[in-house]
Amino acid sequence: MTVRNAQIAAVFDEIADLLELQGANPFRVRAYRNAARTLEAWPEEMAEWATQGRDFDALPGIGKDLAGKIGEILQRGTCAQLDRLRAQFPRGITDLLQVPGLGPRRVHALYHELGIRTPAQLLDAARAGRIRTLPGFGQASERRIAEAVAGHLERSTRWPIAHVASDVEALLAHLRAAPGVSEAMVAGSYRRRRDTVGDVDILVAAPPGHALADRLQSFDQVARVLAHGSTRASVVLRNGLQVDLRVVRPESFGAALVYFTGSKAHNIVLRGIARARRLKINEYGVYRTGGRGAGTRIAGETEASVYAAIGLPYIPPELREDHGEIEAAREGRLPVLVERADLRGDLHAHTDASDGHESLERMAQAAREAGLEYLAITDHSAGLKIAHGLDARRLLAQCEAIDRLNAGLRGITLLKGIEVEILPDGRLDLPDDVLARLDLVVGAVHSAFDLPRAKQTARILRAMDHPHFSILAHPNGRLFGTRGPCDVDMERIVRHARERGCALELNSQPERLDLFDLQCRMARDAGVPIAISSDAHRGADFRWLQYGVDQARRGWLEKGDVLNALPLGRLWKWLAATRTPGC
Ligand code: DGT
Ligand code: CA
Ligand code: CA
Repeated sequence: MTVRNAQIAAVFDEIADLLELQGANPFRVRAYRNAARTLEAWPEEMAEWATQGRDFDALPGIGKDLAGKIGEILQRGTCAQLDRLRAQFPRGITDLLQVPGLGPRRVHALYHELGIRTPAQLLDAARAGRIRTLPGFGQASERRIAEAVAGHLERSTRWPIAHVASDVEALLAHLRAAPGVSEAMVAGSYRRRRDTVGDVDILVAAPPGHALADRLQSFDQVARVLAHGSTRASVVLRNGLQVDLRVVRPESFGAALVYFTGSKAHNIVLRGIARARRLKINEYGVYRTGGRGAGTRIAGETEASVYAAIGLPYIPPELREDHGEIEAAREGRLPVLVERADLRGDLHAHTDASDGHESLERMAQAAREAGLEYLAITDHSAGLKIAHGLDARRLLAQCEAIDRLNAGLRGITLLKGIEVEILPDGRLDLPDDVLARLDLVVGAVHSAFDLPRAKQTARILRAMDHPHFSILAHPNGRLFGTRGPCDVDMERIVRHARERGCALELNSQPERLDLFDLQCRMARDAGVPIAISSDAHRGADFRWLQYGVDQARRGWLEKGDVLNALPLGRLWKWLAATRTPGC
């Protein structure tokens, strides 16, 4: 096991947390915190120093005592002092310290005054109104705590898919490189491209008796092996993500992939169809159950062979939810799902004029490098003060800058837009004559998230009535781990978008992925176009478009349902048509 500096720092931070909970001398606490920061920033690994026989007390601010602890942590991954401190507190108390906004002082009070030991108990106490009774807490802080702890609990049970992607890809590569492994693929909700995943399921094709467990142990992100046998293993990565692995023989790989991709509901329907044909489907293959050939295996090496054996075409993983895909497959009506390569442009992006991090030029260049032919610049409007939003004067100056830039740009066209605040009463945050000069207007709610359903819905409908309104940004307003969706009547909003000729956005940011999958389908059925937008705040963010496309596919969207799959000429026509008088 190689222990990295970041892990040593995490041990020191936890010691500091627990010392603070104990009420220890602040200087002692600070010594651990400073050591943690030094280690995090240090360019060389202490594990490397250890092999070179160098002394850790050569690090700034590290004395003999801490140097000894670094040596101990390198050996065991932890140290005796942390073990002792942990023994003095209930398990879970360090989880409480992970809740945003809760420091050791408050956790100390919650524990000693109310006996709260876990985030779940904290949520109960907040909801029961017991926290406001504590000195120094009050009603507003009780509400903030309830929100923060709910977000924390959600985060610790499900993960935005983009947050686990690099670990999953690295683990797959590590497994594929193992001798004897002919294939390794991810299954489960990750393969169905859900917006969040509970755990990650990986399938490996290898001969029986393969030394899977050893291979896993040697992946540097594996923190713990929960269980392993000859055909399965479960591990927890350093970030807490659980990965379930199964080894199957190559001839069963397709059947196993169908089985472990799920969803469970989809699989149940498949098994029913098989039964009616006197067949049996399991993770090893498709078998005859009756007649002379009973027990014969007729399919299983590929997924397509499994579907074909029960008379169905291949069904893309994103559709496997038992949401009508099996009937559609039977009747030859499966959609031809949109792909990333179908996107011709992006209709929502920021620059350093508001809360983005890069210039107009840099964003244009990055969009072109991402294969896009057009990019709408939609910085925030002035009402969003924390984002340094643009007032009319700055917006018009930006429009002029875009015109100048467009004159010299090759291979990409910038569109002039705004992400305008939809005010609580449904008015827009910029005057009509200014909005009229833009190519498109993206409207967004960033305030008064908790209006009751009727008011929130009316607010959005009124904004859409505006003659210049083009696209409703992140229609539900959820931010994973921070804020749930607003209470709105999405059916009504979809109908209104249809009537007013507006589009809805599918925001591709990993914590948003908003419009939701079933809502995409509702919009498609109503004939409302969807803009799959990056909401990029830097050039690197255009990679998020893939996640938006994935969710669009879960919503059954085809290329023709996606506004930014239009070539620029046809997009101009659409934009002009939405602004006809009275619309
Ligand atoms: P998650 O992890 O909560 O995001 O969702 P999934 O779909 O990845 O669920 P998971 O990890 O519990 O199981 C992975 C797949 O394995 C699931 O989609 C279908 C299959 N599976 C799991 N349990 C059962 C079961 O009891 N029956 C059947 N037919 N399939 C199952
Ligand atoms: Ca899973
Ligand atoms: Ca699983």
